[in-house]
Amino acid sequence: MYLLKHRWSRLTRNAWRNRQELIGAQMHRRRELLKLGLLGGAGYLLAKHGLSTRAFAAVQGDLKSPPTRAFIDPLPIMPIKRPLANGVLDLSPAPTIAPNNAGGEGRTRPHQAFLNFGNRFTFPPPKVFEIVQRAAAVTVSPDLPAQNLWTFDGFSPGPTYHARYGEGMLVRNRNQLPADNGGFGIPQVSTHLHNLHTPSESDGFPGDYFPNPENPAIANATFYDHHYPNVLAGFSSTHQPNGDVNESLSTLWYHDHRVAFTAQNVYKGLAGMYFLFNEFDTGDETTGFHLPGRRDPNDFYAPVKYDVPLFLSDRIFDGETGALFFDLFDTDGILGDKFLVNGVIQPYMEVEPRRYRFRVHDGGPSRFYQLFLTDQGANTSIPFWQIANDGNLLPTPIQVTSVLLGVAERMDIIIDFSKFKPGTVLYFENRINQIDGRGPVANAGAPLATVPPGQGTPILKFIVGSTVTFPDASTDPVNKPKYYALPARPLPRITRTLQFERELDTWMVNGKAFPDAADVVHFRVRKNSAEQWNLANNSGGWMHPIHIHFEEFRLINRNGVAVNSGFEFSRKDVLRVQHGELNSVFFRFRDFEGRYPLHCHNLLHEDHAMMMRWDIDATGDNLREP
Ligand SMILES: [Cu+2]
Repeated sequence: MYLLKHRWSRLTRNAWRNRQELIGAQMHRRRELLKLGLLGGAGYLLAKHGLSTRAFAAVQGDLKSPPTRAFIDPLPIMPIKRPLANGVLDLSPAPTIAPNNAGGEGRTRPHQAFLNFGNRFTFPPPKVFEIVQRAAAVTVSPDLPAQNLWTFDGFSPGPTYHARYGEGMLVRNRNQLPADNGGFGIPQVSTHLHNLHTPSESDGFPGDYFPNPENPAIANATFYDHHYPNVLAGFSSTHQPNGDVNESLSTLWYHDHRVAFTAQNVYKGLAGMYFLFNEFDTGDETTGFHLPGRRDPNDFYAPVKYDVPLFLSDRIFDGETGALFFDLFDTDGILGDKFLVNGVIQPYMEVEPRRYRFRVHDGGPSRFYQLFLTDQGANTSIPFWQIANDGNLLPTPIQVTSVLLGVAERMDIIIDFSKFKPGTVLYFENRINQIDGRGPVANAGAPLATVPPGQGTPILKFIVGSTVTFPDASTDPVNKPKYYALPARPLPRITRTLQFERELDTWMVNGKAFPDAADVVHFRVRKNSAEQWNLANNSGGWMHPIHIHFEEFRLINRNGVAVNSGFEFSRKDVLRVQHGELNSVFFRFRDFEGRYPLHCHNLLHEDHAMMMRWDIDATGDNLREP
């Protein structure tokens, strides 16, 4: 039984229906709108047929989801993806190093790892997976109808991968998405694994989608084999033969990256998580770094107890039908009024009185979070420990009272619930002050503003229990255990400047918009070299979480201030380029060659078209302002 519906005004309803008709006819791309004369020179939809962005904005107060009750559903945990029992014998057709276009594969380049490094990688890799992208009915709240989402194996977020360094994986992605998109989404996919040290042809480059009607060889492709070598950066260059352990990654995620349609496809459900383990970050608190977590000793693919993913996303639902709502004409950034954790609106979690590791992830599409742990009474900012920034463990844990995330950022934290009486109720409260897709509100003199304690949104409720199943064998972060050291920083070969800008309602980098064909190489990086990139926000009043694929960077300075301590003294793969900032980052580009993108991870900005392609090759170029 649903709660009372929210009534839309006639104006909102007409604007929405008109937009849906254009979307259904695949008429929402800029060039189609220009052709139809529906887009003005300034890039705004013209005020006719109730389509105007301004007319729509005027009634956006109407755009509210139906009411839903909070903390009714327990926090779901995504299933762990299991490898095929008989490896490649269970795959038909058998995987090949060269793309098997005749057999229906959408890949266009061979797996370079098996060709370029002698016997370093054996084909097929030791672990083989098969996953299916398809539509499925998914429940997000007892107060809303089941949603028709696009999923991996029927789940959104999709199953979590458990991977190990030194154990390569082959993942066959099958695309069984329906031609009828139900209003938004395009059934062409390129699954990006953010931010593994992955050869380009397996990275999920935005132009590598399938099927691709423009390319006869893959116009009807139904699958794509991704090779994830799970190898440390430097394995063939600076740290032969196994790479630099200080480059180890832990919490990654995967999502669709189809050029110009990433926001629609991810919003519709195509994303999940990928955890990478090694002899230090083992997933078991009795070994290695003793991070909270208990593994089933007989099953690597069972969920790890006390090591919990928190996949955050916000969505808006049609006020009348309760169906997932996506405004395709909003290129600023879409903010939902419903907050989901692991795919469910405002769930609760019963926790044992001991330490837990949480892997907090901002799954977008556009929202920033600043999360506080609070009892919403006496203690509104209870301290906890941050142990990682994006996929990278910090040199040592840092005590914090909040974590701040832009889209695609991950923050691993440790909370010790033994400090609370049984029955204590705690919340994760998002207190960042963000009222539109541009980014959080800024205070004078400070980059970000928060709302007062208790006035944010509680997105997850913890209820502390009284019994412990496994006594806590994890290391108390107060003892400041050492994780990895930060890798060396050799002199950069070149310094490049990238300006993130807004012109004519379009998002650009250095005045350039990413082409739909993804075929322009904006600059070329020399393999096994180092570079410094200066990332400037020239878009006045906007914030951009900038993501660069392939290797992590180090933030050298944020807006002129050297970064020598704190949670940003770390390796990272997403950088919040905040209001008016100029930030410098240091990179290395090792081992593999090919095409990669850099882009804003506000999914609306990357689709419209704040992205550049850079290729790694033997020589590189010297473009300082590409
Ligand atoms: Cu942006």
